Amino acid sequence: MTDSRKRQPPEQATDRLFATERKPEEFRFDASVARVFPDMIRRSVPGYTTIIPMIEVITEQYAQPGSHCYDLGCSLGASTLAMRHGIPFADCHLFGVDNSPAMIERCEHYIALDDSPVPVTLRCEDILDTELSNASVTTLNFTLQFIAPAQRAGLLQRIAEATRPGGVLILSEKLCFESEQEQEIQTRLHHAFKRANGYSDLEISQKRTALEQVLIPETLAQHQERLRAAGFDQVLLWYQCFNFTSLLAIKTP
Ligand code: GEK
Repeated sequence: MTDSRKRQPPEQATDRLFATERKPEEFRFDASVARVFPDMIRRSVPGYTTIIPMIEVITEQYAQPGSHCYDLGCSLGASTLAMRHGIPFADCHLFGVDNSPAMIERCEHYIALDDSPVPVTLRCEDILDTELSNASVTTLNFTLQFIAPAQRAGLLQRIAEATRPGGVLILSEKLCFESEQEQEIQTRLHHAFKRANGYSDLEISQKRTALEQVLIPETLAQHQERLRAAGFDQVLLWYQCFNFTSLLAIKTP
C-alpha cells in the first residue's frame, strides 16, 4: 500500500448544477456532471471520503495473485485508484467499467497520471453486460442503486459466480428504512450534512427530484439477503453514516 496523501486529485470544479431553478429532468451522468463529480460526491455522500481509502485497505487484504479486480461504475476512478494502490500483486489486472462516456474519458486521464504498476483497463460498457471472470475483489461503490431493482439479483449472482473462493464484493449504497420514523431522521441528517457542505435548500430539493426515478435505495436487510442468495457466504456491515452504508460480502475459501 502506498501513501494515499500523495494522490490528492487536482483542484476540482464546484458543483452548482442545481443552484438555480431548472425544469425537472432525470439526473444523467453526462459531461456537466462528470466535470464537477469529485466535488458533488464528496459534498453529497456522507462517509465517501472515508470509504475510498478503506477500499484500498480492504483490497490489500483480499486481492489474490493472478486474479482480476473490478470496479463497476467507476466514474472518474476514485475507487479504481484506491483498488489499484491496494493490490499487492503486479500480476493482477484491474478493470474499471462505466457506461458514461464523459466519465470514462476523464477517468482515463486520472489513471494515466497515476504511477502504480498494476495494469488497468477501462471499459465504457454497461455493468449488466460486462464480462466478469477470475475475480478476487469487486467494488460496487454507490452503483447498484442506479440499476433497475429487477436486474440487481442477476448482476450480483454473476459477480458471485465470477468470484474465486476467498474473494469479496465491496458494496456501498444509499439505504432506505422500514421504519418511517427512522427514514425521516436519517433523511433529515443527510440533508443537514449537505447544508453543512454549502448546498442550499433549493439545490437539495431539485437534486432530490432529479434522482427520484433514477436512484432507488433499498433496506439493509434487502441487500444482506440478496447478497447471501447470490452466493456470498458472509455479509458484514463495515461502515454506515446516516443513510449510507458499505458492506463486505465474502465467498468463503
Ligand atoms: C466512486 N464508484 O467514485 N453500467 C455502467 N455504469 C453505470 C451503470 C450501468 N448500468 N449505471 C450507472 N453507472 C464511484 C462512484 S457513481 C455514484 C459511482 C453516484 C455509473 C454512472 O455512470 C456513474 O458514473 C456511477 O455508475 C455511479 O467511488 O454518483 O452517487
